[in-house]
Amino acid sequence: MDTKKLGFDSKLIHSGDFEDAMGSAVTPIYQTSTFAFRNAKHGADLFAGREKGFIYTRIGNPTIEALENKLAELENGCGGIALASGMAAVTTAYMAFLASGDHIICTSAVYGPSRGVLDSHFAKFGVEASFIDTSKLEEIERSIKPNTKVLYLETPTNPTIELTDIKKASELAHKHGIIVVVDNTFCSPYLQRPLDLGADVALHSLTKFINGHADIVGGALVTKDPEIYQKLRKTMVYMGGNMDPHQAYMVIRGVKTLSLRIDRAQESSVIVAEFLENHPKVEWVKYPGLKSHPQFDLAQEQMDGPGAMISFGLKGGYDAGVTLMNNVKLALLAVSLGGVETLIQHPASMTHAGLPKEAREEADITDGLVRFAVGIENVEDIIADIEQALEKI
Ligand code: LCS
Repeated sequence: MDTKKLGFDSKLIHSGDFEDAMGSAVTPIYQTSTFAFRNAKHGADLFAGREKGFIYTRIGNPTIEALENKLAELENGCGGIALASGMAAVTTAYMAFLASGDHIICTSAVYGPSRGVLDSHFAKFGVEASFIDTSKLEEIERSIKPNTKVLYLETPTNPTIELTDIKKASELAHKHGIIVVVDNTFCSPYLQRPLDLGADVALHSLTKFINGHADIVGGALVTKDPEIYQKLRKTMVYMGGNMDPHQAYMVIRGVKTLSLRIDRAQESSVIVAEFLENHPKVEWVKYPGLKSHPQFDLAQEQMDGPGAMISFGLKGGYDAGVTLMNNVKLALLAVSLGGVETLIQHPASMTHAGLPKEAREEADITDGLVRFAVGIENVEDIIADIEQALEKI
């Protein structure tokens, strides 16, 4: 069956499937580190690329490949690479495209470690990084230097929920021969397909919406350019950030319900965001589904829905946020997002605590910002929970 022609929901179920000798209905787990060659010539042919097949699980494995092929079809790419974590995907992309003396432009409000690793590790190898507000095209243009090799975007940003126009930013970057990588974790390919909008690489923490059940950590890179694909795969194989077959099986199982889960969480998020916006103790709410979001029109254009991540600030600032987080009962006080359970967390002291205060302030990650990841519980229960916690302030 040519799964490329199927609709998105059908791809979630069938893309990447392969026929198994036993007729297994689901992709089996090939929990093996290595694969036996039929004879010496077979081994040599596999290594030389004269024959297709599996050699060693860090290089490739049927269960992992099934997931990679599924993700590639969901993002409309030519190839996917599954990795041990979202951060393994981030560092593999940096490693593949950057060398000593190169420059990278990065959205300032990205997931903390995606920015932190550039300062803490890549700077040691002579890689220069500029962290800017990529939602402003003119700032990207101003930051481009002759040695700029990568434009790294995260949209919407974690945790400030700001958007970058992927199409316009990619056009600008490509005029200068710059590779565009988009962290698509907050949307998943169900809500946004960066490659269709002109980006070169779509990056994911699979830990979030794609797996969706808060039970594994994983990452992925998908590209539509065969040369970039080979470069990324070679880097992954050398750096050793590969996924494990069991992890791949879990993601294949989780991703099948991606659209159902996001539909429900997103429907509830609109109701929760409106509830928060009208609450007297809430100072501001940032959610792409609210008309008050400064980039509401861009969200309508480049995303197929506003998603399930909300950031907000309380009039009582940091202390009020702490009271809220200590009093929620249904929502878990936990980092991460994109699972079936509702989570609440405080970026300045948790996910983005590794960044210096000035860097956080420059990226609008204020001390009072609370991040809310809406799950798929009954929306009445989610609202009742925040309402009772807000009353404690
Ligand atoms: N990209 C984004 C946008 C993320 O939110 C995260 C993790 C990563 C990359 C890294 O993925 P990982 O290695 O954890 O799979 N974000 C987290 C968060 O907001 N809370 O805890 C982890």
